Amino acid sequence: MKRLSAATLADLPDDVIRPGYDRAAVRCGVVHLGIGAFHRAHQAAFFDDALNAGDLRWGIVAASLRSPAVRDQMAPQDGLYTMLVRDGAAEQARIIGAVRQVIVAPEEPEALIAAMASPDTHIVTLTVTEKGYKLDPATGALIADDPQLAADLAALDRPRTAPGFIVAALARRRAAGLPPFTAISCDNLPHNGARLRDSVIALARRHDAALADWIAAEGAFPQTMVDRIVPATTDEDIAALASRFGVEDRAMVKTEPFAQWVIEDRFCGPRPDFGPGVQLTAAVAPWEEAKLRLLNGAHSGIAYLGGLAGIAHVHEVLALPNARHFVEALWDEAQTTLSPPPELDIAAYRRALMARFDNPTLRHRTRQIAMDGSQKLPQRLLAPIADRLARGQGIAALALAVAAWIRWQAGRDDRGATHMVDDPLAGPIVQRLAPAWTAAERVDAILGFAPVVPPGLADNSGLRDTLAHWLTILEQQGALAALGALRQDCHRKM
Ligand code: CS2
Repeated sequence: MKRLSAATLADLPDDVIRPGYDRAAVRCGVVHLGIGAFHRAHQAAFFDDALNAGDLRWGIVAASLRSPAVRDQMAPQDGLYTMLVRDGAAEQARIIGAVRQVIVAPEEPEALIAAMASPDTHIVTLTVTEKGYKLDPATGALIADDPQLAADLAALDRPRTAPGFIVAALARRRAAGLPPFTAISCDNLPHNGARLRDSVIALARRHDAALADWIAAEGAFPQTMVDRIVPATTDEDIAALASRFGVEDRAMVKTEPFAQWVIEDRFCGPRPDFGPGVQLTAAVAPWEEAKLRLLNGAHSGIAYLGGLAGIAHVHEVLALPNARHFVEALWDEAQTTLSPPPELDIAAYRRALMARFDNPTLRHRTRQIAMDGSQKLPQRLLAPIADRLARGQGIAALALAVAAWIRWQAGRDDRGATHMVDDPLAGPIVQRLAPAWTAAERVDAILGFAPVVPPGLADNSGLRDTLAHWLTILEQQGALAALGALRQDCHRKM
């Protein structure tokens, strides 16, 4: 079957939306680090909107920091791919043309630095996942003994990390008399802009103090909140689209209609006149906190409890008895820790979130969300727990989600099926858990694990007891029983 490409665009069905601009005239104002599905369904679509609106400065040079897989999917397609927006029975296909080139960083580090140092480049965006920042999840400090970061601290001729590429490119811009680019972290990391800025400046300072001062004075690292559910594309998705199109697209992404990008209005150079879905604001933190603690917090709870119950997809977990109650109870708890922006109606937001989780055609896998829990738990669940404990409030639902994560580390679900714990800290966590015989000992082992658990929580006896209570139920009776027990607990308190 023919592949999607500039040459086969005309063969697609009439209802497919195509780039409404001359791709040959596009300049690349954006370099993106970490071209996964999320970038293709989120930032790339927003830059594509700008191109469609007639501002041709916003094409993208995208880089993969690890594998050649996405380049190999996209290069034969002239960088084109389908964004399939699904909501129940409704489906809309749009071809995104914004990505003009994909670079595999380990193969061509020089080409990537050159793209970032080009006078046309005004913005560098990043989706490198939480672990890509090489920061301690609990404290946000640089992990100096990370081997890739250690290499970048020693020399930057072939950077290995995202901050390394940023520093190398900014050094070159400074030497060429160019202004810095605006660097925008688009990962679900708390205070993502400040954390990126701190790690870039710390790394730069190790190489050249004047460069670090220049970045601090001239650079911009706006904080952002990014939101769109983008499940990993499956072979079945690709096959289904091919039979609908009569043309194969190996780089397609599937997503939901909802898309939001809140960006701190702090750019050090040009930016597009962003269209619908993008909000520029002075204060991103309240948006970010609400999203991390409500959407992502519930997601992690659903992923671990559902995963333990052997359920593959988010919408199927919500069909389990008491699962919706668990999500609402977690939101009731998390909500009291937020200072939401005035424009955000939390009740409406919660209703909309539940409907998004319920979208049956997305088929969002619990395994995908369960990945990298050590990097996600602090901001999603431990931070609201700390806030509630400090005010003497209960933490039953939030703690159940954390206990389910602890149970997930054993690599076995409630039916005895094994799974891989996909997490950069899986090794040290398993090591800590190995000598622990009882649920209470396992909880102690985790609470004493400083990379994940912040100091204020490590010796909290209320947290310890609640986690031990839930972990015992999870281990002896399973996730379904724990969901039922939570409901009964809540009922008794009413
Ligand atoms: C999810 C997120 O995989 C995960 O951890 O919680 O990717 C989530 O789908 C997005 O943040 C939604 O904006």
